[in-house]
Amino acid sequence: MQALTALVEQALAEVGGCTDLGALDATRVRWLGKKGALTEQLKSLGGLAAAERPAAGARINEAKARLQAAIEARREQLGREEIERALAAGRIDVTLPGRGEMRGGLHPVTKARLRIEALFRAAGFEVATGPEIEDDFHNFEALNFPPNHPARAMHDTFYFPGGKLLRTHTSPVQIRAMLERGAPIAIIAPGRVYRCDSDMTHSPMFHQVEGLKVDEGVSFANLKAILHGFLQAFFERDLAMRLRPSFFPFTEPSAEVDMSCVFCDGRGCRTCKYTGWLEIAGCGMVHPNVLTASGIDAERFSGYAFGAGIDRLAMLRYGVSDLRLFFESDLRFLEQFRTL
Ligand code: 2NM
Repeated sequence: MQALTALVEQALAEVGGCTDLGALDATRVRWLGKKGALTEQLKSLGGLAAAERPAAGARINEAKARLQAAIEARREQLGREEIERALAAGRIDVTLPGRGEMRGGLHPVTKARLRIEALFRAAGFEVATGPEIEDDFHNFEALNFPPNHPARAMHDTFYFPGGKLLRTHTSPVQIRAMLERGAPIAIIAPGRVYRCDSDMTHSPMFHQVEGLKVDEGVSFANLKAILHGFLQAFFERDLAMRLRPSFFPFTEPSAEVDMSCVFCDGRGCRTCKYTGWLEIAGCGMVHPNVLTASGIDAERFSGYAFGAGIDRLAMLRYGVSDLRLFFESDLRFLEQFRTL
């Protein structure tokens, strides 16, 4: 009995001295395992007189249970301490940027497009989109391009076998919108367009934004106002605008839109070829044939429309000298636009 008490005292002291879970488990095996010291005690019961066995067995089992409880308590405490230690050692600042990760940003053409969309939304226009693969009707016929007329050659169209084509402008979006929604309507249509044309200043894919407003009494003066207002807001400066007569099949009258050069303020420099002016858009009053083809009563309604290159607007706004930089995915270039 005394020997058992001493054994238990020794075992409890050892458990208390364990400072990690590994040592604790080794201690458990040494005392309670198959060949453990307390297990051996139970085996020795056979040597006792039959009358003493039940009481002795009960005491040994009680000693085992005490030891087991002590081990369990110690295990819980050591586990908690281990978690505390790991938390204290591994403090993580989740707000730090990851190592070697570069922050992304919006492409300058996307930045320009979002700016354009915001400005026209503020002026009451909705943003409309449509398919890039179009048919002859929406890309040409409804826009008053006569069949086999040389005006179609202005557009260097990419054709698919079967007659579908890559839209050469976003005007088909406006045609679809007029057919679906009728008049009055005020929309801009930004998006990718395609022309078989590639050199220093032309990419076979570029971005265009077109605007359209159709209502009763829409005038050329309204067109001038919205364009001038847009340019001043987009470039955030007081710049001059002028219109020169031009031709498009889908507008009559038609005009080219020039703005005073943003690099020299109209004094003349290399960028504006010493004219003081930069060509920035085309515009005009929507041709009655276009309104009629789009299901709108051309006697009652009139409309203006305009189109501009988003890439060119982005170049002028962000001071990019070469159009091709936009399409080369060179990070050294793109990194400069990291903040929105
Ligand atoms: C331009 C110039 C002038 C234009 C016309 C239309 C539509 F669909 F309403 F007829 N959308 N955009 C237009 C007019 C586009 O781009 C240089």
